[in-house]
Amino acid sequence: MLKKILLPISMLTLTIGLTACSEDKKETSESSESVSVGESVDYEIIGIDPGAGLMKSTNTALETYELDDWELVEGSGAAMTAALKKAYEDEEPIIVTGWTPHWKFSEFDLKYLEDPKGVYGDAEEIRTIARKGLADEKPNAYKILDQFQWTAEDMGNVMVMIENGEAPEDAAATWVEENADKVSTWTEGTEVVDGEEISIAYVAWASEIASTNVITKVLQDQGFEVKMVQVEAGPMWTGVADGSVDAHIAGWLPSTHQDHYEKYEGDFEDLGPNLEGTKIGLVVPAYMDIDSIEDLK
Ligand code: PBE
Repeated sequence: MLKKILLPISMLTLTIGLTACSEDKKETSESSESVSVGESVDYEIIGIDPGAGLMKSTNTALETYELDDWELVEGSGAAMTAALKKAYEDEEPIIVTGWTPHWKFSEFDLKYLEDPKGVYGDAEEIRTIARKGLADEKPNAYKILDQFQWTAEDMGNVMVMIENGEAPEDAAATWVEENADKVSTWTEGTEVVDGEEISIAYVAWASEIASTNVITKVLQDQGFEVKMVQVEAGPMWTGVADGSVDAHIAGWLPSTHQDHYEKYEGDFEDLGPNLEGTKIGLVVPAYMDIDSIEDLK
C-alpha cells in the first residue's frame, strides 16, 4: 500500500489498471476452478436431534436431489446453532437444518435455500395435542390449552430473550406479564384450580423451550402444578397417545410430524393450531453464493 502511494502519478494509474486487471483474472479463475460448495463444507449439513421431523425431511432431500456424497450430521439444536455462530463469525461457509420461528434469524443474516422439488412442504402450523380424556378430567387445563394461540413474532420474542441469556422461565414470565391481554383470552372462561397436576411434554428445540415455558407459566398462574417433561420427538407423541403425559403444544403439521400424527391418529385429541406460518428447510448465511438446494449438486 505504502509503496503504491509513493509511486509517481503516472505509474499509479498504470498500477491501478494492472491491479484491476489481475483481480479480474483471479475472479474468473476462481469461479471456474474454485472449490465447489460441497468441498467448502466437507459435504456436511449440520443437523439436529435425530428424532426431529426436519432430519427426516433432510434425508429425503438428500435422496430427492441426488446428493449422494453428502452427510447429514446428527447433533442437537444447541450444537447446530453453536456451529452456525462459529462459522458466521469467521464468515465461513456452512449449511444447517433450520426452522422458523427461530432466534437465529434475528441474530444472523440467513437465507433458506430454495426447494424447487417441495421436499420440505409448504408453510405449516404448530398444533396443540392433548391426551384422550383430558377434557373430562381436567376441563380447566384443557380449555386453556385449547384457547392457547399466539404468533410467530410472539414466540420469536421469547426465544430472543432466552438466547440473550435469560432463564427460560424468566423469559416466559416477562412475556406473560407484558402480554396480559393476549394471555387473558387463553384463560377466559376457566376457573383457578388448587394445585391440580398437569404434565406437558416437549423437546429441547429453542422454539418449544419458549412455548412450553410460556404455557407452563400461564397454567401455574391459574393454580396448576405443572410438570414439564423433556423428551425426544417420538416419545413426545407416544406419551400423549398412551396417556402418560397430558399434552404437548409442539405438533408441527401437516408435514414435519406427519408420520407421528398418522401413527397415533385416533389415540389423541388434536386441538388445532396454536401458531401459524412456520417453515423448515436448509439454511445458509446470506454471504454464501448459493440459492437453491439444487446448487449443492
Ligand atoms: N423442529 C422444531 C422440529 C419441530 C420444531 C423444526 C426442529 C422438528 O423438526 O421436528
